[in-house]
Amino acid sequence: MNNQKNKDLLLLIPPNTESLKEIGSLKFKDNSTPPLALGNLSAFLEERGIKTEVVDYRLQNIDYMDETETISYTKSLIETHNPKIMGVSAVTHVWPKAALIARTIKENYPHIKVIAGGIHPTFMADNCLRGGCDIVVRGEGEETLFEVSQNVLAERPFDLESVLGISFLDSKKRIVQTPNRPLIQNLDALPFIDREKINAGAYAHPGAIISARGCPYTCNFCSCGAMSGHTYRARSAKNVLLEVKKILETYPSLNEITFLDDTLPVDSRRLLEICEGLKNRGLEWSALTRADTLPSEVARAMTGSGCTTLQIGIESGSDRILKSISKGITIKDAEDAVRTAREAGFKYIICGFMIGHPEDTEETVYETIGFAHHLIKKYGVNRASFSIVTPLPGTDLWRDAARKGITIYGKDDWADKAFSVPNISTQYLGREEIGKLQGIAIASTLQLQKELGV
Ligand code: B12
Ligand code: SF4
Repeated sequence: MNNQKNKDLLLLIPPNTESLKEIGSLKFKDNSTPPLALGNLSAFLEERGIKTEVVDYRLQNIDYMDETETISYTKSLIETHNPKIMGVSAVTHVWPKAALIARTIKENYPHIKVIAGGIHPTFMADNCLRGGCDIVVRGEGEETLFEVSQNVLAERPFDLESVLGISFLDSKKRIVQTPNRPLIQNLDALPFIDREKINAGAYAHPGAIISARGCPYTCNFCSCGAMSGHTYRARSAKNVLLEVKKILETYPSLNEITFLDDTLPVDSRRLLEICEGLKNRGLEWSALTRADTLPSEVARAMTGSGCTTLQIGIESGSDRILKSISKGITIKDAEDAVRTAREAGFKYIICGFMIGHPEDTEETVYETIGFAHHLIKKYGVNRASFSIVTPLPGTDLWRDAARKGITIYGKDDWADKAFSVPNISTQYLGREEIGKLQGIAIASTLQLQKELGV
């Protein structure tokens, strides 16, 4: 971050919450990847003449920042940059911190407009406005934030009601919600992120990249599909490779790229082109995939071009549960994907599971644990993660919780919605039982890996 005064807009990532300090037995560091979304917004606005700065509170104190520190850091940022607008990005569990920042700004510097955006404000706009923000940007932010900024910075502001994709309070404190903004169709037209501006070098993976937006699938616990209306838009392979080239020019000694797409191999032909372009460059890279989108030709092309780490979302070891959560895969698909990945030569295979699905019983959770252990024994899966099912705004699970027999404890206690602590009970499992089963899953898996030496 440079200390230049008089920015138009400061874009902020709130500090971490205590709930993420420990997940299972693994100490969690979430400064692993730079704030790409704010990088996207900043690049788009700078190209149109709006002076921005991106600040990630987590770089100040990676573990946790308490209320006093958060308030004083917010004030110091304002004194340094004298911004006219402040934009806060929030995923659900950091919303209390984002709201604290918003309140600090409005109570001490009421002339500054506070805008919230990201996945939580998109689905909880009313709540975020009541929590202290002036305007909420719903969905993709580039064009909407540009129009809102133009409005705020204009000598004679125009009518906010003409801006698509926002919610705000009118003069009588009534919530106004404008129609959704259509999604950006040509992602290649967006400018590349200025990695130095987002201080990417300060993170574990400066070369993190997202090659597509949205997810066409409908898993009931996930908000990615809802955020994009279950559509998928991909950047061209050429555009992705140009960004990789730019990253390597910025960080010449970097030998690693991290694809953060929800599921990279949706379009095989495009991925094969990307692999061709990454080949023979001495790069190692990693990706996430669904179990049913990994043909062996693609898996081999990935490892052949340096992909060493593959994370596969499996979620359950029971076909009945997989069906009930609309995952759209079977355990056979999952086993096929793991076998394919192993045969293709991925060095590090991670399988993700969840515990506490609405239909989960003790028996199906043990099926999940058993299936994870089977994959470890038979294919040498390197890591199995077990997170706790957590209904998040925007998901079917959140909407249908009551109908599915789920009780959500502390519904508005956003800080614990990080998949790390149990905050539901289902028809079949109590809250404590879910936590206990997660503990058993983690401990028995670590024990197995110790025994097998993997
Ligand atoms: C990369 C990523 C991570 C990275 C790093 C995140 C970072 N440093 O920014 C890592 C691996 C560390 C991570 C960790 C976690 N993540 Co994560 N992650 C993602 C992922 C895959 C991509 C995010 C991204 O950059 N998307 C691309 C950009 C372009 O989209 P976007 O973020 O939505 O931003 C656009 C708009 O939302 C909007 N916007 C965003 N911010 C703002 C701000 C303003 C002011 C405005 C106007 C607009 C705006 O404009 C942007 C551009 O159009 C998403 C899934 C997804 N597809 O989004 C999950 C996701 C965000 N993660 C999620 C979760 C739950 C977590 C964890 C809690 C998981 C865990 N248990 O450990 C942790 C928490 C970390 C933390 N403290 O935030 C959830 C959040 C759900 C929710 N409702 O909160 C998501 C949606 C995945 C999911 N469906 O479960 N994550
Ligand atoms: S879990 Fe993965 S495949 Fe399912 S909707 Fe979310 S991003 Fe898509």
